[in-house]
Amino acid sequence: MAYVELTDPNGPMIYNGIYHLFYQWSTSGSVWGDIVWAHATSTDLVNWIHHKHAIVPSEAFDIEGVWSGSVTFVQGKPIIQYTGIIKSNQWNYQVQDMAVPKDLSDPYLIEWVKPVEHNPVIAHIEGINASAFRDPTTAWQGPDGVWRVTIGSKVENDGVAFLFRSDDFINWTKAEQPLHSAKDTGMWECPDFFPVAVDGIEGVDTSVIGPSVKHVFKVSLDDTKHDYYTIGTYDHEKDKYTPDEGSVDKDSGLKFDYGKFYASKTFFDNEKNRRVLWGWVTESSSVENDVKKGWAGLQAVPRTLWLAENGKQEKQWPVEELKQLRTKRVSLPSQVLAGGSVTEVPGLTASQADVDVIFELPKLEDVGIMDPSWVDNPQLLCSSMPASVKGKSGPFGLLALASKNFEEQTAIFFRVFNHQNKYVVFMCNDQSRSSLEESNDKTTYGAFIDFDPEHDKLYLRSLIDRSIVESFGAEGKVVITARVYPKLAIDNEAQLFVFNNGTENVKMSNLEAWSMKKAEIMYLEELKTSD
Ligand code: DQQ
Repeated sequence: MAYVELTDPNGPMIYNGIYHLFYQWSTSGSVWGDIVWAHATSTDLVNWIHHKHAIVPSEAFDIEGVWSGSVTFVQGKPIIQYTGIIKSNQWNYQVQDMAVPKDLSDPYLIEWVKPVEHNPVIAHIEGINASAFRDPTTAWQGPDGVWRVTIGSKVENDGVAFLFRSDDFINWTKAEQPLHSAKDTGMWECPDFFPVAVDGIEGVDTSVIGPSVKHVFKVSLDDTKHDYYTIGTYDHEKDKYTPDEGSVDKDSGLKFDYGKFYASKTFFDNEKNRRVLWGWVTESSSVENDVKKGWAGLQAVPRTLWLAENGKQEKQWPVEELKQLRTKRVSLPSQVLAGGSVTEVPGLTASQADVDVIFELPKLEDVGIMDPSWVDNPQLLCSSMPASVKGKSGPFGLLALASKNFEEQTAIFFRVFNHQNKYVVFMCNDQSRSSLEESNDKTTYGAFIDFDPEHDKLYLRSLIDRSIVESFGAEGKVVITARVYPKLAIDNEAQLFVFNNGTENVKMSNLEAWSMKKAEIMYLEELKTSD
């Protein structure tokens, strides 16, 4: 099998009841390069049909590459805007192009055409760094009827989202002021900008403005390979986005996912009134091993995204359709997990499972004191105190993909500390013992959770699928995705446990888990032959 790599999600959308996901697909062998827009469709976001590539380099305006972009509905019809790489003296000269469906009556929208008379719709502009000008967002339309789109860039080392306006979606003019920028954040890749309802979990369309919404600005930081977002206000008259106080788009800011998750993009699903988030999950294995296995990179399970009740952060949850893959159900009764205990969740295909567990900590008696140096770097705490380090209140949580004698295990756990008489809860994902394979990156991930252990129950849902573990803490306030490659804990040899490695008891009020079956992935050609 030839080696292939999948990276950024591009232009996710729903059209006539069919979900479309395009994505960057590397066709150049064992290294990233020769990118095309691959294309798959689905009616439920779970089972997919692959189609032929939607966009490949072919014209002067994209001959060196068709990079990331988005879909916008203009008068009800989808238009793709993407970054084209053109030949020039500079190796990498970026412009923005458009593509439209050839036949809107084709339910799969297989053929896309690039109007040569219009492309590039945004050519190189003096004053913009030609090799740092890419990834147009879904455009939005102001009350004045004018379209706006924002494009990632950098000026010296400051991240910038340039703004362009258009009356007809073909002729675009650069606005004097960018939509948003931030000092010393490096290149802003794959920006995403969208409104979220102030109340409730329903999503809203990208052009909605007014007092019923706040705005979210997300940027993929090339320097750290993480997706950071802020919540803020969009002044549509000045076309300016201002993050709320304390909300930053860099290292100490909020991440959609504290593990492996990059170049993410949302879309508004108008059939289910929700905003759905897609993200690229990279490998933690060596390139050599990726080449051996023949593929690299995957898309995380699509997640519904909405504003948390505190108005300060987003919450995420796997799309409800995922439940259709659940098969055998197993549950454990409510029980106290004594300090030092490890309890098996038996009867599951633990290499592919969906696990839902609830902990209660109403009476915390002995809680460790937090070291103030952890404040700015929760990951530091998680790496210096992996699951094997005993604490007082925690670590407690799940041991996933565990081998018979625990030589391999991936721990998803919580620790509670006291910081100036307030409880601080950390969520960690420890893959330091996930595989006997030495060459993997086994960095432990972690984050604080804005959560009150005295009054709220602590929910954890983990989706385990062979080499990937996606965990949603505190009802989706913190999400961590890890790649792990067990050598022993595979197929029926994998086991699942709940554990408490603290000295204090922890109440587990519920645990339900399901073995998961495989999604159906087909190629259109196969469908045709089975007709
Ligand atoms: N990947 C694309 C770029 C984008 C980067 C190229 C992010 O458009 O900036 O494959 O991963």
